[in-house]
Amino acid sequence: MKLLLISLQSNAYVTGLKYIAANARANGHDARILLLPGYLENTLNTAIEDFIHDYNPDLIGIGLMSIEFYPAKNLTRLLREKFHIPIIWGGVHVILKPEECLRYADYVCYGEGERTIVSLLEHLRDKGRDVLPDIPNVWVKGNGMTIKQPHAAPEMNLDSLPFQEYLPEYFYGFHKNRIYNFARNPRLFRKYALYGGTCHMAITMRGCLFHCSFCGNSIFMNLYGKKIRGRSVANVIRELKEVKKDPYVLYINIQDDCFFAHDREWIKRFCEEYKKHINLPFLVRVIPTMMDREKLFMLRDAGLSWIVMGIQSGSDRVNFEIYNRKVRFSSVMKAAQIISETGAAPFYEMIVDNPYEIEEDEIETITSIANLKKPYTISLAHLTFFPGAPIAEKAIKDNITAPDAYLYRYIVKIDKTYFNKLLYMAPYIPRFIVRHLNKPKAERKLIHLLLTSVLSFIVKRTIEPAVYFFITTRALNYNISWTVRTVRGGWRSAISRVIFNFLGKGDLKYEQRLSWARKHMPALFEN
Ligand code: B12
Ligand code: SF4
Repeated sequence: MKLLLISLQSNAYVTGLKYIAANARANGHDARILLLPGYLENTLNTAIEDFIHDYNPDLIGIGLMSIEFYPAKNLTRLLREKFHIPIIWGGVHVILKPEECLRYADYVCYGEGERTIVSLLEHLRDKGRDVLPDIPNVWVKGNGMTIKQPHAAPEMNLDSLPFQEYLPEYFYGFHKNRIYNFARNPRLFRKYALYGGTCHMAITMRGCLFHCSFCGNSIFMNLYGKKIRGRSVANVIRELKEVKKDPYVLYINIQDDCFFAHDREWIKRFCEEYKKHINLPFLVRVIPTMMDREKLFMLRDAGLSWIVMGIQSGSDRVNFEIYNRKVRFSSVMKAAQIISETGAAPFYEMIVDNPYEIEEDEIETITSIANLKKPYTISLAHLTFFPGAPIAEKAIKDNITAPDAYLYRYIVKIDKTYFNKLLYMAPYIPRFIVRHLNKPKAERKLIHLLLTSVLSFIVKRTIEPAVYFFITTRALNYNISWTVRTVRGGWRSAISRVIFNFLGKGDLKYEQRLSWARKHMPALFEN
């Protein structure tokens, strides 16, 4: 059987689809992945139509995060106009809103897709489309009602799944009205891959021990169970050995939410094997309370160069009471201190534009952040009320947000408020200036507003990129050859970072495309 998996994501890192395709192929089916970056057009491009005609798949799968909902709904309509191929939707948005998604797709996958897709392909082969599938995780409309098959237990033995490749030979992409095979056009793949394709994104475990009120994991873990599922060191290293064969891969970006949940023995073995066989710089994420000095130093010795830590807010009240995130700022301070001792490059993540925050919380956050050990960089994300998340349910009940507001606002676009500007530059300017500017609205004078605006304009375009490059270079132990390779490999993302900072533009295309679609395809926005 032939499976076509489509992603409408703007970038080519499609972890879930790679896992599903690899597993379908390992089970004797054929599979292709097709990236249609942000495709939201009124008609189906003939190149896409021809590609599907030629491949003639038995099943089309569309994977989606919440921001891809309208593009997925639109594409499904366009595919139906031209083809009579069953369509299944899957991915995080489907897990959050399965019933809504089933209004558009023939089937939805309410859970992990690897085994589900194989069972569905076999069902279609053996029983045909007219027989309703009786497969765990598959929801389907039949006889005028929704049939919700029970949820399948998530895969406990992740080693039993074939791992994802960096650039599978069956990965295709739509670019300027043509479909290209990415493996045969790696330059094009790198254009769509994040960071110029210089890294491979790996997953060594699934799940998270926390239940932050804004995060998808608070729902996924209810579905998948509270246990974290890890891969063996040997299995991870096998994947990375394959990946390393591509000379373009300069570093490994480990996407685990909770990498430090691996025990010390696992980390020790990982570090030994990694140094021996892989020896590329790598990146991990850490939750502040899970920081462990011994693990971190082992990792640093094995090549850990970048470390991403979610802070979210510098106020304990906000983290505890609003985000259900039991992480005190004192733990953040401790973790930041240890990170700084290792010389790994720290990237801290914060959430802003929280309507439940009061002025005191914002002032406290800025004070806290300015007190962290420098140098470091931070990224600010707009608090997005993704469906199903506990904080979204509350905000809808409190009439603070519309249930579908998350579909219209890109998460990285933050409000241009006084506090956001100050928070953004707090890591880069002397603490006494932060203290001077960190005032409640009632005490602010024109000079504070002017200074904050002018400074943030300058800092964003000069000091922030400089700190970014400095900590990266230091993290690579000032190794000239590595620094040159990383900068050369990542020049596109590095330059675009500077340019976008300079122009003051974030990811605006998303909203522009949506407003274009609202004007030209009003029916898409009706239920
Ligand atoms: C890695 C990751 C990324 C990577 C890769 C994303 C990818 N598509 O693979 C990158 C860096 C690209 C990324 C980007 C973003 N991400 Co992200 N990301 C993650 C993260 C940490 C892990 C995802 C992952 O790989 N899991 C492992 C794989 C195996 O699981 P999976 O993807 O869920 O896929 C399984 C099932 O869902 C299902 N499935 C998936 N697709 C399909 C398709 C079909 C047809 C079927 C049948 C089944 C199926 O089967 C898969 C295998 O079991 C999650 C958090 C999490 N724990 O899920 C956030 C998460 C998915 N990201 C999130 C967000 C918000 C974003 C951004 C919008 C953030 C931003 N700053 O802009 C951007 C999107 C940018 C863009 N335009 O593309 C949110 C999504 C929330 C939502 N409601 O949509 C999450 C859930 C984190 C959160 N805050 O809650 N992300
Ligand atoms: S710790 Fe991170 S990944 Fe885990 S639930 Fe909280 S925000 Fe989500």
